[in-house]
Amino acid sequence: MAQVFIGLGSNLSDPVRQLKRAIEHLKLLEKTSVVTCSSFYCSKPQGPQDQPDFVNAVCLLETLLSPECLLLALQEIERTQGRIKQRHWGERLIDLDILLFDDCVISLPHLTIPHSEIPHRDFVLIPLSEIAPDTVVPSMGTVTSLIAQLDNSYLYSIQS
Ligand code: ROI
Repeated sequence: MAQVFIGLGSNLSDPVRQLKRAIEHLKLLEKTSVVTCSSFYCSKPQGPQDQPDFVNAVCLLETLLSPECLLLALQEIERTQGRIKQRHWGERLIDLDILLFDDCVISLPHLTIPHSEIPHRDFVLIPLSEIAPDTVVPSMGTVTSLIAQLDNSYLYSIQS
């Protein structure tokens, strides 16, 4: 079983509801179980500021799926929920990112693991540290050291 961390984000159509729906969809994935999920966090947008604030969370999955199959399954969940992606770094109904897949390092045109934005996103690192404080991000360092080096802060409150 691979241990996989997924980042969840939404800033449209009742973001808390969108995250809860996405977690229900994750629970239905074949050969996969949802081990735990962080609290929901509110954050200011990274990117254009003329969009609603986000709700973010991180879930830990265990899966027998390959990274590629899991990516396709996550894209299918995004489609099912009605992904709206109009502009680069713009608003979205639901975004599901593979953050870490065991200690794999993958660099493909459509799939980069670890997710390259991890060191710049407190809305990923703080929920990740809530559920797995001892995590090491391959080639980037420990979650604790990455939090200490954050260059920006987007988070402003915990939602649930
Ligand atoms: N900003 C925040 N705060 N949370 C996100 O999940 C998020 N996702 C994105 C962009 C648009 C880059 N900004 C974000 O994809």
